[in-house]
Amino acid sequence: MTLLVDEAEGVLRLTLNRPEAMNALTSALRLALTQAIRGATARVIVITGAGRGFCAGQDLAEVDPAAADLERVLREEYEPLVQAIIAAPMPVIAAVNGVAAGAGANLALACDLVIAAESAVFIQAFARIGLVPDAGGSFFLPRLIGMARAMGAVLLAEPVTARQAEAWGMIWQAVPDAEFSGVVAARAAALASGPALALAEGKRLIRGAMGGDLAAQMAREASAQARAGAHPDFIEGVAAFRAKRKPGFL
Ligand code: LHQ
Repeated sequence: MTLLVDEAEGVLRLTLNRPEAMNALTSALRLALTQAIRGATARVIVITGAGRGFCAGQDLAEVDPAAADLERVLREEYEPLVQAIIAAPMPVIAAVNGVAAGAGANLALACDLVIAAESAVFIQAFARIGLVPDAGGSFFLPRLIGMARAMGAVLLAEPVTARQAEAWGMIWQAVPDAEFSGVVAARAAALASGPALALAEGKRLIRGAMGGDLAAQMAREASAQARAGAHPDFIEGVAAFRAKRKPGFL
């Protein structure tokens, strides 16, 4: 099972379970996650990762860079996942247990509360393989941390530590690793016994106040990704990742 689903005391816990690949997202895992969020009736959802990582974004083993239709995958698989999180009438917590990279970082940023273990890092890894930020990252990042930091994160593709992310306002909280699971459980339990209607309305108000048009920005991401994905730099970027070497872009 690539997605572990567990519900207890009002908390639906969704665990990305491909630890051998840092929980990279396959098509099947995206679909299972989207369906689990859409069908949720719990008071709170927690998304987390098995093993040492949270999520490494798109499974690059599943992508043939010479033939992949990135625009279709973004429109048909990533956008519905992000929109399911936004539309969920209950708080969605990203419990970032370890590295969150590429679409995995932006999956976390789409959630309502991000709690990260101190050892976790967030990487807008896209440029490392010749791509642009997607999964809503180009919408959420500048709103969360401002243009200068969003631009640096996207162009430099360097890891941002959980503490830095907290200081920048990119996430709610970074917690010492030893306390991480306890803090997540306590926050989830507190929300699960909170006033469900007020929390749902509060979430909707804050989302609404962010301004902009997420769907339009995600459409721009999909067409920019189609252009980036059609360039030889993407083929080189994926080849370099697979061979564990530095890419030589054109
Ligand atoms: C992986 C992955 C991975 C497969 C680690 N896939 N195996 C959307 C639309 C459609 C297509 C294109 O893209 C997108 C959006 C995106 O998300 S693009 C961005 C995709 N993600 C990345 O570029 C991140 C790639 N991963 C990494 O940079 C590193 O693995 C991180 C920084 C996440 C972790 O580094 P380390 O802690 O040093 O671990 P590692 O690199 O040794 O990874 C452990 C294993 O996981 C390794 O396999 P192996 O068999 O050698 O043990 C990796 O190959 C595998 N893995 N990410 N995305």
